[in-house]
Amino acid sequence: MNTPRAYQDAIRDLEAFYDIASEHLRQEYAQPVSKYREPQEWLEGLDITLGDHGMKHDDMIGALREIIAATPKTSTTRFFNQLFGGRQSKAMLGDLIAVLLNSSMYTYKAGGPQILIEQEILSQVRNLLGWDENSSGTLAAGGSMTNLMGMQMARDRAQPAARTTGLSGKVIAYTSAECHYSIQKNAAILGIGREQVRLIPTDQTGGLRPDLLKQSIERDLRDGHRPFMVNATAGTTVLGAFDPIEQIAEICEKYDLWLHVDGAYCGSVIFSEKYKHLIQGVERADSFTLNAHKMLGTPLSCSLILVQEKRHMYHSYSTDASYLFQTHEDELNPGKISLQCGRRNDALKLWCLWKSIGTAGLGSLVNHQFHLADVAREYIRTHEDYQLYSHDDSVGICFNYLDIPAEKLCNGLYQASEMMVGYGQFRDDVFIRLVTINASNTEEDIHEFFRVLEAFAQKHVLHSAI
Ligand code: ABU
Repeated sequence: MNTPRAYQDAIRDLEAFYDIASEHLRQEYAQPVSKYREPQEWLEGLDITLGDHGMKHDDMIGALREIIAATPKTSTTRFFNQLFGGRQSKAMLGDLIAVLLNSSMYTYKAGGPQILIEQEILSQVRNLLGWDENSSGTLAAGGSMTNLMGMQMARDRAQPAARTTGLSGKVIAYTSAECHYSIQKNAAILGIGREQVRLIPTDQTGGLRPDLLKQSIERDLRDGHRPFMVNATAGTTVLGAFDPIEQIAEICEKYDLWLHVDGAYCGSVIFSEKYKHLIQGVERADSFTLNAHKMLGTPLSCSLILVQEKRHMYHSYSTDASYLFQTHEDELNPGKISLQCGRRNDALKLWCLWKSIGTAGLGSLVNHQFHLADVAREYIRTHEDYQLYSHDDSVGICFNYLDIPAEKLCNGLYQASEMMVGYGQFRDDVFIRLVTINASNTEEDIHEFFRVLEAFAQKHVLHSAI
């Protein structure tokens, strides 16, 4: 039987994928950091330019292989640069299948059981948060976007007419000075304005100070402004600090403010019996964001937003579209409560991982990251050439080595293709930020991190600087 051309092409390309993927995985072990080149060198050395005419399959695959080899490797034992890393292979499998199925998650008609999978994830997370069946949620393209949704629902609760006639007057949001930068960007997008975001100072550990939050709210009320929400961060981007949610919830209830918890980075502590106390009080929040592509190690991106009362999602997002919503009730058509129209299936990768290792397995991933952080902190504390800036219960280990400027060491390691690690700042201190979020790493990988860093510093920085 002659099979259609599209089928033959798909099989040939999937076979190429398997070859490319196998080679890539081998390369991750052989050379865990890709060669650093300036952009111009890659533009000249790789076949990136698009033209009028196509390429033969083998030539095209050859060009692709070279580009893949040149791309930074984010899943290896030498990548500590951002708030993700490693590879959970069952989650990868789920994401590859999501690409194969190419569902769009707006209707049951287009997504079928994939919609039920997404709902199962959301209802399990809801249970972990201690919320009831009145809650709802969805997935969106990343933490900035799910934070945006939390902020929009907060705005629309404070000003229900914002949805129809637009925002009237100024409304004020509160967050810590260490919050994710999406909070200010979102305030601009939502017409609230960046100047209406109050950045509340933190304590020494990087957590928001509730006493100063209260003072700021009262000052705004005295000045005739309208406070509407507080964002509490569960895992600040630099120090990995947790805001005191219980105390912030108290204040939100007193002043009738929406409480959004940005757990994009470390909200996954809800899966850990040992660490869930770090977000104690989350059951009192109005909305909650969690990125499974961070602590749970799914491929990018897998960002959840949950809201305690589903009516807020419908109020902010529900819009009729007779060309789209043609079968089933609203609950089965998540496009009704989404910021997006077409939406990729980010649920399947998390479902595959969760199904394969269970809730206890997700908790173990989280626990292991904190364990690796303890190993790193212990190393720093017991080696006098280091200065530690971060505190316990954080997977962001901030430190300096021998007074070498963090930027110099991090950029040097990157340009020498030795290791990927970044730097951050808290108040006046600038330091290296080692993120122990790759749950595939071992204690030995963390010790190797310090060995690589010290050897590089001794060879390339100290001797050239002296
Ligand atoms: N939300 C991503 C933050 C990026 C970083 O600090 O590495």
